[in-house]
Amino acid sequence: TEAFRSWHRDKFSLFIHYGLYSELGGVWQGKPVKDGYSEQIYSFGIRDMSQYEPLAQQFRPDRWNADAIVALAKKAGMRSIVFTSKHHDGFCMYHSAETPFNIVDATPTRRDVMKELSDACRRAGMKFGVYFSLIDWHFPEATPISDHNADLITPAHHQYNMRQVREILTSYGPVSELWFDMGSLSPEQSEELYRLVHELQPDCMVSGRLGNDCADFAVMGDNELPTEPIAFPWQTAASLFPETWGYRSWQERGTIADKANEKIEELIRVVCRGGNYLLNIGPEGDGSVLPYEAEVLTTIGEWLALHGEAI
Ligand code: JFZ
Repeated sequence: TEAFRSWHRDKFSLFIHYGLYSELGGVWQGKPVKDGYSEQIYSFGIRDMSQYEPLAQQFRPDRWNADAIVALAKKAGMRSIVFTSKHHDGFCMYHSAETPFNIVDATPTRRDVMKELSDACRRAGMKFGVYFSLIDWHFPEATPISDHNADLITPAHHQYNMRQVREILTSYGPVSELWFDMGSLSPEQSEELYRLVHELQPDCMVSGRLGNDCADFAVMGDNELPTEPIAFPWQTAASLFPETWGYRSWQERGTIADKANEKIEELIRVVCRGGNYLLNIGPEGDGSVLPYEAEVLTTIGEWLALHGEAI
């Protein structure tokens, strides 16, 4: 279909992991949490909602500038942006009517940063996509948090996910892809969500992590490439640092030039085999993009402007 072809032509996209966890930057009670990704700090270092929930009262996205992020993605040569609407912690970065644990109702500045981003994307002709976690450590009727991040989805939790996906696909304009993540759904649950997405937005591309082969594109593992040519649309998602997707204040970063070269090589390897490359940044709690990350993206964009005709 045209949606497939258009998605395939995108080639290079920006992934953004931004949530309540960004405020912690991988630190809990003064100590770096060394296990796991920093966007999962709740699971690796906290595990007590009564301590995590109040973080929302201090969450101030004062330096979140959606237009600037879209401009940065453009400068990097990217054609779409995929934003974390809800990560495993269950905190909604959009105005959900399904839970008060969302960025408008639970924080002092009451800004719907996802709306700001989807509007900014539309203004600039940038595609807008959404990451949505199928597991939820905050929803009371979900399977209790486990260590392997592949919890079964209870019937109540599945209905909750269905209602939230409906909210997202009816209130934020055209969504180019729905990046479902992590959960062990029954075939019926996967099919129901897959059908809902296409009923509401026929052109929205659904990620392979919905499970049970209900997908419009496959997601490879980190830095993984198919060894043989495949006919199915596919994508490789990559973080700037293998250790985390969400902001980590104590991350060792190395030089901008080395990091840009590493990511340019990944981009080439993915694109020349027919895949899409989704490269992640993790803004700080206040929404600011790290100068290091912005410069890596800009450097990639400069390289693409010189040598990227094929991409
Ligand atoms: C998942 C999340 O658990 C993680 O926090 C992040 O959002 C990431 C984008 O997606 O983690 C995975 C899941 C599977 C792979 C890599 C990261 N994989 O198959 O390589």
